[in-house]
Amino acid sequence: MTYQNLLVEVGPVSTVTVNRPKVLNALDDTTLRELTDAFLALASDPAVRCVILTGAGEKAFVAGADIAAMTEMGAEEGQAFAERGHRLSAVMEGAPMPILAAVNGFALGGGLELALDCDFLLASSNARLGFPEVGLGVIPGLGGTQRLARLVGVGRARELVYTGNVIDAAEAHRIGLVNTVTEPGAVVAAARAVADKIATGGPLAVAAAKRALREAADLPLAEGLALEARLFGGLFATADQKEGMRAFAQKRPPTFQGK
Ligand code: CO8
Repeated sequence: MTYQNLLVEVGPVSTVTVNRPKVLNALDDTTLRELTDAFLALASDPAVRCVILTGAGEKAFVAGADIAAMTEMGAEEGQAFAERGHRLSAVMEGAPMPILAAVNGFALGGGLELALDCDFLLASSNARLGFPEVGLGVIPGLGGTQRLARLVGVGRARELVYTGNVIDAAEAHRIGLVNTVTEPGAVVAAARAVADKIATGGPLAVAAAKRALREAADLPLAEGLALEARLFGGLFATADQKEGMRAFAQKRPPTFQGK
């Protein structure tokens, strides 16, 4: 796979790197389209067990949507741009494998929203995260008002969105926005270690777990539990479940086929 604004390495643990370092990896229309295409391709490859998303260079994960590209947009174009972003979010959230955000620097505006489309975030200690949009006369448009509140609670989300405050990795960790903080330069390696562990699990089980956890955010508890029971039951019709439990009994590591 070759792209203008992305570097993509495909393997059981794949890596997608937003590669526009001169503009701190800002998201323009081409980058949104390419990210959508890349995640669609990775999602349809059963050999891919986990994906790491990061930004090129030392300074930024993604410093936001491309301000130069947005400046002269009208209302319809603005909405269409946001909707293109939402299509990307749907592809990332609907992909069977987990996607980890390795936040290696600035994750601002649409960049933080892109990270929030991932399953969870790891950050290097030099990362800076926030939603500066109100200072530009707009609001987060790639799901930030919705997903930040679901992850860290509505009070903290309101404060971050209304003030535009940019927080450091330690504060992001304290409020539960990022799971892990690493030394500078070590975040992709840390994400890879987590991804390697995820890749040892049964892929159908991991996919079912992703679905249960993602859809739970939108469901009343009783419906979420019913969904969990259906997904749990469905896994007993898979060869992987038999393999996983027999391997346990036989005191050997399982060999999962994704079937
Ligand atoms: N868009 C376009 N270019 C950018 C962006 C951006 N978001 N961020 C940085 N750049 C460019 C700069 O213009 C600069 O270019 P040049 O060298 O040609 O002047 C280059 O990257 C390097 O940046 P700086 O010189 O500014 O670097 P500093 O270290 O001085 O500052 C900052 C780093 C603090 C990150 C600073 O660049 C900054 O504030 N950037 C903007 C951050 C921001 O406001 N982001 C939010 C944008 S709005 C948004 O994301 C809305 C999301 C809606 C999504 C809708 C659906 C997709």
